[in-house]
Amino acid sequence: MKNVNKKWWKEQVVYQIYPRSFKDSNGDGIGDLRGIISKIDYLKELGIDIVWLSPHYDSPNADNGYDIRDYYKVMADFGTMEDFDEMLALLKQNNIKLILDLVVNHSSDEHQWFQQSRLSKDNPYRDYYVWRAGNNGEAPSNWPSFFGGPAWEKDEASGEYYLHYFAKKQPDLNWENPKVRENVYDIMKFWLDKGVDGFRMDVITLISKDQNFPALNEHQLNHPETIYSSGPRLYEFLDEMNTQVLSKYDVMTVGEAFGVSDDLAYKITDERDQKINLVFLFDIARIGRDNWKQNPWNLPELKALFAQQNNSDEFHWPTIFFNNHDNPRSVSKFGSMDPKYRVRSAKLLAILTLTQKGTPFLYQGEEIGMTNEVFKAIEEFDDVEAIGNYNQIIASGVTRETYLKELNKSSRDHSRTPMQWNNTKNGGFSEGEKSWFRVNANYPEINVENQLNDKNSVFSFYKSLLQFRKNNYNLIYGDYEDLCPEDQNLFIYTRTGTDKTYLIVLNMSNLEVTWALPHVYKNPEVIISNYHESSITPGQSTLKIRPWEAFICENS
Ligand code: ISL
Ligand code: CA
Repeated sequence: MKNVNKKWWKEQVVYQIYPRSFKDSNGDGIGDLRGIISKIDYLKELGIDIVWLSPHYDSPNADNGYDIRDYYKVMADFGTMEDFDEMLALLKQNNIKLILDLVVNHSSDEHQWFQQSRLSKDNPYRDYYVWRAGNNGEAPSNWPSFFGGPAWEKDEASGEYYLHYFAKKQPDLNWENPKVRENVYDIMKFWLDKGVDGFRMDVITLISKDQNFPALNEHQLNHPETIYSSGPRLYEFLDEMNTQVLSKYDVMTVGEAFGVSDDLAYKITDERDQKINLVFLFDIARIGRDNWKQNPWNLPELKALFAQQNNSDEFHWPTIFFNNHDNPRSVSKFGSMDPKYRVRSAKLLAILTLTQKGTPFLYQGEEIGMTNEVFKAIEEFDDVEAIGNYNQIIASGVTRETYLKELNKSSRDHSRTPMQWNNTKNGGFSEGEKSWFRVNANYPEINVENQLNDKNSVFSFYKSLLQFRKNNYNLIYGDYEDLCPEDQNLFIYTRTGTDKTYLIVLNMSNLEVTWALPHVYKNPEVIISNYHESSITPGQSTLKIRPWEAFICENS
């Protein structure tokens, strides 16, 4: 076992809450902080260690809170600062840490800084944002927004354009301006001094911009994030953020490294000179994705990505996630929606997520096997990204049917349908007339209440795995080896600790597959399985592994 240096943020399991869709406490159909407070016992029961809270700050919700209007204020829909303080205190009492979402690549256009900045070219806040003169009546450069259209918006008052990588209502902050950086550091200290345990940093690799804004070629236009995430001063800004803020606290930081090159991610998280503890790389969670399209992928491709990330040296630590608020539900993408296998495949994914090497990030509803919704018309989507890109995608010749079909595989909205608590109205998410966004139609079948006390439920499976994993250094820090990287259906790997080896066997197919058990595991003891009876009999050397069968063996 490599001599990895032990850290709490390597060992503990994170649970992401998207507050708008988690639990509504006051019947207005919108999730809120008091709703989270009412579910802290549930989180304790599940056995997670850290909550990552998606943005809770004051926002006009152009992008559901990823457009912040006041970094020091709780969004009125979500409650008050007193509610926040009570939630933080209760989480701490339950030995659950809290990390916040730091969204500082951009703010809302309703932030007072931007309101001032757009007033005139000589306003003291002008340089808080990225303003450029046009090019003979055209935008300063051909840079595109991720949410459709150009990344430059003309402001009639001054005749200049401002940069927005995301929606028009999300103007990019100008990190070249030391005052902006200083304000960001003050924001970070304000929340850290409250006792928050760290940050998930939204698109943090985009904050440095090439000040020449060079024209992008055809390929770059299709994947602008690779250009936007290699700005010349990124490392310098993160270094300064560390010196000014993070080095003064015992906190966990995870950067959303959207589009970043591997070597830059490697450099930023290298423990010998670390700027951010962890990064979210999207190769695994978004395998087969080509923007809004979800293309086919195969298991050897997925296993190769794990091998690549697991073969890093002892100075780098991966994150493991198959879901978040920007991606579809893992059961629908990586598991099976066949009624015969849906639950079993959800449990298989639980084993994969909680036995791989790295810090696991669960997303609300994953622990009960929530699935994608079925959207029957494009008008049913809420997501600013899906809607924003619609016109230009249809104008490019893609039919509405095709776009709808792909969105039903890839849309962010699949993970924004409210958490399903029980089989009453709105799935128990809200007592109100209706919730802010539709509840998945399968809530009567998939909900917390009918799983909490069912020892065969997905919830109970996650709970037992979390208990098994807690402080299990052989599993957490054990060396990783893939035993059949080329197999199309089986994902079988070991985790070898100082005094124990775990053999993890996953059949990610609808087929029954045979596999020759290596001699070294001649008497494996199955300790956790998603089938009642094990498929291993003592002394048997060839296993018949059933569809979506998953189990963990111990080999002392
Ligand atoms: O992956 C994506 C590119 O299509 C997008 O889903 C996503 O916008 C990107 O990963 C960046 O995500 C983060 O920043 C966005 C916000 O909309 C996302 O919710 C957030 O996770 C802008 O703040
Ligand atoms: Ca509410």
